[in-house]
Amino acid sequence: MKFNTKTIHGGQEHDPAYGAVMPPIYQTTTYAQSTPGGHKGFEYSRTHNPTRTALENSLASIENGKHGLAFASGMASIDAVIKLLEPGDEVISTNDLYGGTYRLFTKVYEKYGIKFHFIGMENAAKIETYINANTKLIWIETPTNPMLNVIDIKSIAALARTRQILLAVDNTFATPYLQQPLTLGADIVMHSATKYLGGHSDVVMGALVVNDDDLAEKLAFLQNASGAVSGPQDCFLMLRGIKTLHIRMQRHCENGKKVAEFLADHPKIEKVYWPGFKDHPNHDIAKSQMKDFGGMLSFITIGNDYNEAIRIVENLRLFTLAESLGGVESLSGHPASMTHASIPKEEREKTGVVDSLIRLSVGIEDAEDLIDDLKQALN
Ligand code: P1T
Repeated sequence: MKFNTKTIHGGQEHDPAYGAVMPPIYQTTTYAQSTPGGHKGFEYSRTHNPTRTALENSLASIENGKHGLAFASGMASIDAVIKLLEPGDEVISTNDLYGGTYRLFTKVYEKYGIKFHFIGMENAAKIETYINANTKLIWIETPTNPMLNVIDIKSIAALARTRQILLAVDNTFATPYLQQPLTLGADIVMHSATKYLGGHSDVVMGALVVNDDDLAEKLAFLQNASGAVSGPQDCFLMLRGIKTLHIRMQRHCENGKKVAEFLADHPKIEKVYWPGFKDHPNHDIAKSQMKDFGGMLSFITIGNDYNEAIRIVENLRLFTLAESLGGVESLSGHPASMTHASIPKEEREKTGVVDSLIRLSVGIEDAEDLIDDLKQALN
């Protein structure tokens, strides 16, 4: 089955009870048993729920994996991955990453004795110097949030495999429409499904997809034991969102390109971070591992002026100033004070997240209207 067909049919069956074409919302916590243990595969909805199972099968299908797991948020899914580790274990992570992920690693898990190294991974060989006997996980985001660096998944997967280190890829920005990390050799793919997978800014959810049966069993154990599962209504909405992922992503990419090119040519703009530009430092890797370049970009204006950046985001009309990304509507964000505020200033500035940086999630409106909006806000 090809990707566009998988978004609609992958892992799906018509409901066995009445043949409903869309999986019904099984709004139930529990399931009747004829005798203790005598049930039809479902016991309690923290463990399994038919609507969630339908979604988890869809997630596995679109990511080219065997097992999907849906969580209450992207953070809950990352939390499950880190719970695979033991005190004393070490993680090597990209240094440019979502502020909430950095916060979970440093403010929650460091105190349980897990050590995190945050490094730039544009050069895969650099990772070698951080590997030791305690290294158990490599965590990468690609493209990174918010600097749009692109990391070579295949090279890092090869390195991780020879050292028996798990490789997890946060695929939120790219989505499986653009890149499929498991196919490139990663062990775990993670999503803030809140973003492009849901696509309509109405569901908070996380997802993990893996191929390995043992790893899937461990993660399903943690999902049930810790209990941060997604509810049936949200799973229904997520399934509905995924069915249009491919056509939404196509338009996000087209509009992202138009907006990136408009900004790059604008006299008030100093720099646009978008992996589709030939002079983007990781353009070649982006071209080889992604189908297109996505709808996310960041930029700074000439003079690198904080007040100017604030004035621009306040004056945008169609681009709503808000946290989050990946919905049909365009959003603007100020990472330093919003999504990445939990990263200390000196740390985030090392990766380019300066106070004047603006991030755009380019939606699927008419590109001309989006460009007109940017024109008026810049002027
Ligand atoms: O918000 P939640 O569903 O819990 O997902 C967390 C998360 C994980 N990984 C990436 C790459 C993310 O971008 C996010 C959430 N990000 C935002 C809310 C944001 O505006 O960047």
